[in-house]
Amino acid sequence: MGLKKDLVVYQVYPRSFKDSNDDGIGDIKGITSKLDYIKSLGVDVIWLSPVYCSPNDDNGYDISDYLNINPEFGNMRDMNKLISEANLRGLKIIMDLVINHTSDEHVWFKKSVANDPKYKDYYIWRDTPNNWTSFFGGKAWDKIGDKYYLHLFSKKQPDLNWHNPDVMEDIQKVMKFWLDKGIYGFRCDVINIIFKSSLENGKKHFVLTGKEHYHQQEGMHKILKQLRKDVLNHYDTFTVGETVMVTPKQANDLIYPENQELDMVFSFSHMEVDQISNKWFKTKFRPKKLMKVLSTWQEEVYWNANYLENHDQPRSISRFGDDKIYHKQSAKMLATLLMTLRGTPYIYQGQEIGMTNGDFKTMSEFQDVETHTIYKIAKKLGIPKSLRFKMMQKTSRDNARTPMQWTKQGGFSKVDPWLKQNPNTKNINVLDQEHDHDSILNYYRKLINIRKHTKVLRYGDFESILQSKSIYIFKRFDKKNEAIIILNMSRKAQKIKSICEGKLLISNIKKNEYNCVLSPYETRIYIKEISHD
Ligand code: TEU
Ligand code: CA
Repeated sequence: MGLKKDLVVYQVYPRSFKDSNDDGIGDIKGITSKLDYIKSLGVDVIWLSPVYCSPNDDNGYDISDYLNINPEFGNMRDMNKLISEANLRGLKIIMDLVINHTSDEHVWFKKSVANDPKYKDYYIWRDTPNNWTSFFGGKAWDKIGDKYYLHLFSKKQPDLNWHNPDVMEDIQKVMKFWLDKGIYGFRCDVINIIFKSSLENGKKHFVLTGKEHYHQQEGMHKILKQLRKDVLNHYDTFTVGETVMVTPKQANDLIYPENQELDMVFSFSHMEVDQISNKWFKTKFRPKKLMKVLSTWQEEVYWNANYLENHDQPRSISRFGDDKIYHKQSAKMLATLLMTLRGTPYIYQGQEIGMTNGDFKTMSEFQDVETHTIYKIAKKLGIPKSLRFKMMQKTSRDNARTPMQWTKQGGFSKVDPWLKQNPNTKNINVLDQEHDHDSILNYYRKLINIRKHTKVLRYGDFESILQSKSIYIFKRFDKKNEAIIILNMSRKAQKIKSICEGKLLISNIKKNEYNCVLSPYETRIYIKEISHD
């Protein structure tokens, strides 16, 4: 992959990043106004969550026009400017490519409903539904007239029919349109479920009945190869697939360079370590489980897309760290983990200042379609109200979508934002952290810089050294150097054996660098030359 392995990616969720015209909704001009900030982190690529026209049933993941900008976010001129201003600063932009489904307000779907000869088979229509269930809960089929259409997400997100070559042709046009504008590639939304091999009933599954008919099918590999050959290979591009329920073997099938499909994929195994059977039922976080999953993926997968957060996940510090007493230490510990694993690191907006889960007090404060759908299902299942609400507080995707915390007052917008601002912006915000050289923000900058200048951290092999109840130690090594990464993932001080040799590159605690007692959430990176040739 050459140079691609050097890149660090920063994800922007446009609706919540920066509002330039004070209507309470983040927008493209807002992002452009913060490009210097993004650049100052030391990142190379911006992954922009969807900015296309959308009725926003699923905040832009329901696209009604791939070739135009959602007016809430601005217009095509604003987008062109964002791309050129980013490129001027040496920042590349990748966009979300959502091709499993469109919005039901897309003209393709409207024509499909009207039985237009070209479009009637753009979607998946049946006279009788099968037993498949949706990712957002409930049935995966809805009725228009006397026909049913498939939607693996909300009912306003009908699935495209990838058996139809016209769909392929139209999506290729979309990709070329954006690549010609100077974007660097795509984050391919739920890409490993786009091809439905059959519409037979599925085996009963607690949440996803039917998945054996659409998950990771041979047809999906064929589609990816074709997109690569017909479109992507004609540009210098970067692709990362969002691949749900993927195993290391399946990930490798998608990313081995000789397979000519994707550059890397996001997996989910490490996001499942604090849950029972599905994400709505959280259990106590046990660091050792996370260490185990991460080590497996490090050892078995050709190249990882590493992340601890995105717009679908609760904040990592509230989940794997301590968002109260050890806020700063644990945020830095998680930063160290993310930046030293083998693979491409993805930082989600606000993670670099240690933003925490939202402060939601009533159901009406949540905006996410998934949260409200699941809440209703939980009610039908007889789960008591207070418990149901607690489940949503812990797991709602809105936790990651609260407005970016720029200043003590918020600094996102002058009016009330579309989603409740976390009042802890008073203590956790960019401005304060800019002025504090010991802040989480400046620690991220240092780490990114260290990674840039330390080849072994970018390319070196991975070896797990210790996975105890709360201590994770691993090594990155090549022929010349060895980096040792030590992480205390608990709020208790821990003693380690004396393996602290080499030069201390960075730590989140100031003290004797050869001390064998680790403070709560302490982390260190040592580096050592192992050969002089
Ligand atoms: O997410 C797909 C996905 O399976 C999950 O992450 C999902 O959002 C949910 O948390 C399942 O419980 C992608 C996008 O990232 C997400 O924002 C979209 O809602 C979804 O696809 C549909 O486009
Ligand atoms: Ca706005």
